[in-house]
Amino acid sequence: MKYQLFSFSVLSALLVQVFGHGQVMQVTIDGKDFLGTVPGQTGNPSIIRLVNTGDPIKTAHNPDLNCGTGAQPALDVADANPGSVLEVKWTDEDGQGPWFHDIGPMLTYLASCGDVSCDQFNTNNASWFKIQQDGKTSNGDWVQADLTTGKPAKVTLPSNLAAGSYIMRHEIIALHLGNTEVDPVTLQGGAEFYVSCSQLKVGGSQNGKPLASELVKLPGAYSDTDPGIFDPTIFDPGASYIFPGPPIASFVSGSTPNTAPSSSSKAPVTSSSSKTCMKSTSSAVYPRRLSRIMRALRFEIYGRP
Ligand SMILES: *[C@@H]1O[C@H](CO)[C@@H](O)[C@H](O)[C@H]1NC(C)=O
Ligand SMILES: [Cu+2]
Repeated sequence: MKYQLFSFSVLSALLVQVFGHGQVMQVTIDGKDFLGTVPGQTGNPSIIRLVNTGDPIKTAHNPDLNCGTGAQPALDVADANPGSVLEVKWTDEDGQGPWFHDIGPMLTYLASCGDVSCDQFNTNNASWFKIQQDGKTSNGDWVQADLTTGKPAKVTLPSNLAAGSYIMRHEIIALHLGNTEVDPVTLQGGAEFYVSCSQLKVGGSQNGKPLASELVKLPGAYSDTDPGIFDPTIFDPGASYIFPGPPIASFVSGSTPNTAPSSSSKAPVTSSSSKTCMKSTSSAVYPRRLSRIMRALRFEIYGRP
């Protein structure tokens, strides 16, 4: 028994290395690539604000919800235009493999940097407005699941977005434990937030702006009990999903309400078959996960397939 406990804790220590979570390693704007940096490494010139870990942000009031954990201003600002297509490439924590999670929404916010260039802008008290949110596709799959095949998330800037300097805040809310509420003390369970901010300068001569009532603070706009954050029906593919936060700003054409019905006819997914974050203590590593653990260990020993 002692040996078993010991081996579980060793396994879980290794798992922290094997199953990281991740961050944004590249933003492509109308076909032009801008690279990011792996957490903990020295930041290269980039438009992507460097975070210091790819671990999830827990609780809706965590200050790191602002721009990602320990995010630092980046040195560069990228030119973009109203209607620009941005591809946001999330990877695993080492920056090599694809994103790991596949349940939950992706949301995109902008904040004006005002009169300063966004490399000089402190986002802590920024006023954010929502421009996009992606839930499930018409066949019931989460759009987020596309990222696990190596695809980037796709964001389109509003075609009438006013010229100016903006931080783009791209957010994944991983809900593979979203049928539980986060424990405020142990931080076990509940939604996992992943946030990345990129610095933009939008040209053109449009004048689309959010209403004052559509601006929110982050953290501030979410609570741990919002229906889209603590969602007991998360594994029911027929259930609709209610996005957290404000509605998409009304100037954004084609803006949709926060409830995205799902017309899926798929069999329900169960929490045990969903991908589970392995950032866990030994007590949370269950024997039935051992086969996956052993596979993971082989990756660790022999490298990725
Ligand atoms: C934060 O922003 C709000 C407006 O969005 C402003 O009223 C408030 O004074 C700001 N707080 C700080 C500390 O700058
Ligand atoms: Cu994770």
